[in-house]
Amino acid sequence: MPNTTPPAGSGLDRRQLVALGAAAVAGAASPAQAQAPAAAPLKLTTPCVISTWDFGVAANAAAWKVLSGGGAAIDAVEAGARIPEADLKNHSVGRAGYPDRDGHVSLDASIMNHKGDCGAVAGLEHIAHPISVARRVMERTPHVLLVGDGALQFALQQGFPREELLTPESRAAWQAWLKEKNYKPVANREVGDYGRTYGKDLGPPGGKDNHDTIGMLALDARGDLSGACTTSGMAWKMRGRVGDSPIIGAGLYVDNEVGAATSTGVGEEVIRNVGSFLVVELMRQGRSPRDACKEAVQRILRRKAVRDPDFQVGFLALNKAGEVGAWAVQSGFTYATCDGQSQTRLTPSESFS
Ligand code: SD4
Repeated sequence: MPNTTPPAGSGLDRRQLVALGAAAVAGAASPAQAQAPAAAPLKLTTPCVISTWDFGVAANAAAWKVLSGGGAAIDAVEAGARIPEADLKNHSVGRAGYPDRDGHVSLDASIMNHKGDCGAVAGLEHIAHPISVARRVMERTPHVLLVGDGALQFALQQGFPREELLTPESRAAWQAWLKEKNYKPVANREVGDYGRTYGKDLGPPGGKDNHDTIGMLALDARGDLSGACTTSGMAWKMRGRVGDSPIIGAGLYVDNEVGAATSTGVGEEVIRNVGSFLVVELMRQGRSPRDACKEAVQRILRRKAVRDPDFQVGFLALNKAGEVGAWAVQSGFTYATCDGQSQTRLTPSESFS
């Protein structure tokens, strides 16, 4: 049975939501509905690195230091992902991430290399760099995914410092949220576009109403691919909730024969559709990164006839030839690309609305 309960705070009744969902699915089925014009495919030179959202520019710069020196893609994506994890202005990744509804900052991350090795942590608390713990899971355990207290225990054993990740600013935002306790994951949109659309300035990415995750994909000088994804998940989530980011095949997937993909947005929908794996498999069948991402978004929309108008999912993909593509449910998703030609390019993703 599809869930036809209007999301709390959406301000829409069930009939309005059904109509919205039906319209969007119709739109999804018709490529002519896509708002953004079909962009010329972006092809990067090797080595290169790409990542989700505007703050991907700074993350790419750290990854580029590794790649431009001849370093490995796996080292590049770890170095890159650590930048937003440490950024106190970013409230959706790492330190200063917004907490769950009970006030706990719990982090999800995954990493995957060109050999298909992977590691992940979910619901990890008190450790500022979950991406590095995920890498240790990959390299130093027989497992792929460690969660909660076990992940914390492993991280501490590995020498990661225990920290308080809830900053006074994040605590204040949580306390403000507690007044209404309205859980409504908002669309991920970058500042300019969302500000223009809704007539308000939402502040920097990761600001109060703008929740972002970093997914990063790199191709190194040897032609090897790796990827990383790290997040504090949805702000005010239920305690114990895990999103797509630490689920291999959902938030991240790398196949060194074909390409790599990552996602951002409402993780539940990405998990249901094994989104990043789907994007890579579509590329294997000959689709461009752009078309593969578009089909993966369509797959989600076809299954989800009823949804909040703010619902967002975006995919980003890179193939072995250095071609980049992205697609999102709605406008506002941007991605940052970096290669020998340009280290700071930001591109708005195409979308269905
Ligand atoms: C999650 N996909 O935990 C993440 C959230 C996200 O931009 O991407 N925000 O569901």
